[in-house]
Amino acid sequence: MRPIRWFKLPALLCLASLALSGCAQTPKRSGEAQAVQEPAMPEPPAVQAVQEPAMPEPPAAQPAQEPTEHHSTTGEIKAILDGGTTLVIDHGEFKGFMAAMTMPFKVADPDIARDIKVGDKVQFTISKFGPAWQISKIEKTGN
Ligand SMILES: [Cu+2]
Repeated sequence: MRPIRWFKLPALLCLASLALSGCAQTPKRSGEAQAVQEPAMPEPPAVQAVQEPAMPEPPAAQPAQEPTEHHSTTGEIKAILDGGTTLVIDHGEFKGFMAAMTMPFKVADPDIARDIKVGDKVQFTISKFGPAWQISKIEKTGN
C-alpha cells in the first residue's frame, strides 16, 4: 500500500504542475515572429442612424409654386362660385391648348378677380401651378 500512495501523490502534483505551466508558458522565445500583429478586428458596420422618414409635408398651397405654363384667351363670366375662388367662364379658344367652351376655373389669388362681375367680358390667363391650372391674371375688357 505504501509504495502506491507514494507514487500516486507526486504523479498528481506533476500533472497539476504541467497543466499550470502549460497555461503560463509563453509560446515563443525566438524573438523573430514577435511582430505578428493581431488582425484588426473588423469594424462592426456603423450603426446606421435609422432616420425616421420625415412626415410628408402637407401639400403647400399650390400658388406658392412658380407656374410652368401659361395660356391666354378671352371670355365672359357666367358665374362666380366658392366665394370668388372659382369663375365659370364661357371662354374662347386657347390656341393649341383648348377649344372654346364654358367651364369653371380656379383663381390663383381671389384678389385678382375682386372686381370681376357676372356678365363681364374678360381677357385672362391660366397658368399651371403643379398639376392644377388656375387663373393667374384676369382683366375686364367690357360688359
Ligand atoms: Cu375649357
